Amino acid sequence: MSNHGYSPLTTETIAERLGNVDILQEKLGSDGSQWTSREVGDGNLNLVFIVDGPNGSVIVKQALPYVRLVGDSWPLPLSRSFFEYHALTRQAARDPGRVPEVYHFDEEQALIVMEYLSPHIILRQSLIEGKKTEGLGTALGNFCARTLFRGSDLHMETSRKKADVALFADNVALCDITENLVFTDPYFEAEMNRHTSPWLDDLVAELRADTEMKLIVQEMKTAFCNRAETMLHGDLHTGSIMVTDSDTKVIDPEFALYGPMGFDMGMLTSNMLMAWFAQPGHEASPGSRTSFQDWIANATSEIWQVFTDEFTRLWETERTGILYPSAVLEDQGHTAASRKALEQWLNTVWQDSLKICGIEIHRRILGLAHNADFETITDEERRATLEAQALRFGRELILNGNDRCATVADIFDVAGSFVLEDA
Ligand code: SR1
Ligand code: MG
Repeated sequence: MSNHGYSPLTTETIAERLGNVDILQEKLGSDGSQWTSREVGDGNLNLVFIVDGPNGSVIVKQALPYVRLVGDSWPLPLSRSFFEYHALTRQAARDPGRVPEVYHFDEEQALIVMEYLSPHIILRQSLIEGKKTEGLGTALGNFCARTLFRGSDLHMETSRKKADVALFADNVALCDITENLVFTDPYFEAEMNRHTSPWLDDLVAELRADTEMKLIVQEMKTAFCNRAETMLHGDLHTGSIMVTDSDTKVIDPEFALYGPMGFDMGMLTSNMLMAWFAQPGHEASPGSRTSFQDWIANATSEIWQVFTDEFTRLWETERTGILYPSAVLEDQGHTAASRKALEQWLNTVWQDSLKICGIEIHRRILGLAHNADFETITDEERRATLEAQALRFGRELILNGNDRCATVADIFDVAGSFVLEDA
């Protein structure tokens, strides 16, 4: 699609340009001159405005024709807004209430008007501040199980699933970002890479020379590109989740694609682990974040427990797609075989996730897009020490996670061993 007719919004033009949209008049008040707006986008790609009016507030998210983080030297199609809109509507149907409500979508202007989440803040920020969210694990475990199961051939009617595979296959530019920034660039001296300290140079060189590890990373990239298992969120890190002390919402699915379930689960797990590794960099006094680290570990365990339980429930009650039909299993009394198939399926998700988890850690420390968890630690030596622990742990997960980690508790035990090594 050409960008003809597209024009980026500004705080000055929002009321004039959106003032006649019925749903906005309803949400904000009919007199656009009473609306005020501020641009709050702190992500890597888009404009995000909060628009306030006498009746309430909304979010207006508009794609820019380039990568905001880098500038107009890196063009990026506006169509990501189309994919985000279609992903949001599917996620809302598959796990009602967990994503912001969409009020209006304008494809030409690449903008989505949606529910303003308040007083929510980004989960990554909340974890940096040491704040807990009640029900985080339950919400995210259910979200992942429901969206991943209900978007797959385990559940969907085959023509609808194939149509969706075709629809999201066009999200080429954002897949390309992941293929390069996650699976490739961190493992060689790519132009856009950076790491935050020369203290890491030797370790970075060691990782880039580890061919055994790099081949496993490429196996996972192959899975990402070729295994169109389900509609993934595609960018499920702690910056794509908003929380209060008791509510959790998932935002920003513009990277949505059909891919392997372990990609979303691995990215989510990885970002919880990075929050865990970074905690000592945010503590007010030595050890003051230890109990919060335990909370992060428990919340991560809960994500997986709830994911497994809900996925199992859906396997037993909503397996209406073309895969593992009950006609060849339960209907013939083969309940144990069906159970075995479920266990094998979940085991594949787990094993993929462990490797994706390590890969995501590497790209957040070695690649273009870093995480505030580490970036906000101002003491360079402290930050580099914590990043090095996470990098080594990431390699261990990629190489040996499948042998060493049967549970989330095992993952955090292995993580702890890399901290102890430094003590
Ligand atoms: C150029 S975009 C960099 C990163 O930001 C997004 O949130 C994705 O994680 C992407 O890899
Ligand atoms: Mg995003």
